[in-house]
Amino acid sequence: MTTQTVIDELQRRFPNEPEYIQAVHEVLASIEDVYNQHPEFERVNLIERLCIPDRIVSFRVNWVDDQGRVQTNMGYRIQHNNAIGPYKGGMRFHASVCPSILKFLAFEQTFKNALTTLPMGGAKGGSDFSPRGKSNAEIMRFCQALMLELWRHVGPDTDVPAGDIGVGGREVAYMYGMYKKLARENTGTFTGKGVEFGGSLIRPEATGYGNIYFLMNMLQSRGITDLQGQTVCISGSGNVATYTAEKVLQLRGKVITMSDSDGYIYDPDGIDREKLDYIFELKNVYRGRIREYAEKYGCKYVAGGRPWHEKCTIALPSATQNELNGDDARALVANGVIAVSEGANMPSTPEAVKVFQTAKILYAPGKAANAGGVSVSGLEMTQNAMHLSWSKDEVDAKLREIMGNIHAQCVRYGTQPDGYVDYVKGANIAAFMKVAKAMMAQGVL
Ligand code: NDP
Ligand code: 2IT
Repeated sequence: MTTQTVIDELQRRFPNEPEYIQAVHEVLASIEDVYNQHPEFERVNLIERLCIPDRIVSFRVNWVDDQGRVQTNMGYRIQHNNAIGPYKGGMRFHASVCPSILKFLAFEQTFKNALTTLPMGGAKGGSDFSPRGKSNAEIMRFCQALMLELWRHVGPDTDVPAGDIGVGGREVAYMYGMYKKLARENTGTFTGKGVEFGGSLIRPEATGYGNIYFLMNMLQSRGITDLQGQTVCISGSGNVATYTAEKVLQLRGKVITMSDSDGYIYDPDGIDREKLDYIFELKNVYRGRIREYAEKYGCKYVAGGRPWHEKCTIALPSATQNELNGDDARALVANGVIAVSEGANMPSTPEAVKVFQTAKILYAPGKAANAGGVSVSGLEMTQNAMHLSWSKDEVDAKLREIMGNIHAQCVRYGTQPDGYVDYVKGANIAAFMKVAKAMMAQGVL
């Protein structure tokens, strides 16, 4: 196979799906050589079978807003691949949700989940419903309405959803509650649940903490063992961004930026524990905007901007796809960045990735660096299946071990002749080989 031929064909069949094509292109470019060393893969057209989702479910969701009007949204679940375990991946509620974005996420999830060492296939779902400005009652009614359709497609051993953008503990609880009522069972089926009803400790923290554990593995290879003296730019101010900041603070690093879709704040004194607590409250209780931080603490706020032109040594994009472009990457490199580790999924454009790798800085793609979230989801599934719960320390220790293992896989498959570790290549080859072997063993399905 040649990457370009497969991409051309996918583009012809799925026009208007740029994010999906972008994600597939990146993986194919890194695995092409390895794939071509296995003629048995090509004989069963493994590549197309791996790129095209097993199944896409799409449906209409009707719900009633606080004014009594009936609203209509789209709901989706994309079950990409279940060769190594049940379909697994988050639900995203955002106005931009469409088949292209969910297909890219479900594709990436398949590879990410393969890296976790746990038996999980890849999926993603969501809705173009925007939670912004909605009341709690509206959120509940929407989640319940969505589950009226989704419940029949998911289950503890078939497909296990969780959170993503716009879907946190509150939304998972509403969806799971409705699921239980319809399915008449209590076996888990969602992860990211509250700890009172089967959720795992550390799941809310897991993506952010896991990203920093991965980052520390990378930095250790350059002789750096804590974050003292490091200046950190984080984007986003949601689940991933806030727990990333918390772990950076624990390791004595200085966080100088956070953002939301309206703009970013720059606090040269650093976001300390007290200020971070304010952000948690602002975002989770008041559902406010990051601009309010600048008003409270009197620091710079840049409306409509992204934080990548501020001088930092570590950058942790933790908001959304394609939020860091070639110009941003050049600014980061010019300002002396040493490491970029992705909390979000596909936040760096292909041009940005090229800039980082050409400059030979430490660069970790999301499917490796943010796999901590789904890993602890996997641990939540195990605890549910065993009808018990593990302590915070037990889960955290397992998370550290998994992130170390993912790092080791990247180093094994991604180390270049000059010693530079291409984490993109490493992650893609390690994950591909695992899924490919599972698919080969199970025959043409
Ligand atoms: P949240 O909804 O909690 O937070 C998302 C943050 O990103 C918010 O600050 C939001 O701002 C900002 N954001 C969202 N869309 C855009 C946009 N189009 N432009 C600029 N900013 C935007 O989501 P998470 O923290 O859970 O997710 C963040 C990223 O991490 C996503 O890429 C997600 O796929 C990825 N991820 C999440 C995992 C998880 O366990 N939750 C696991 C692995 C990856 P605003 O409030 O203005 O919308
Ligand atoms: O992108 C991701 O890995 C997630 N949103 C978490 C998925 C999960 O099933 O925990």
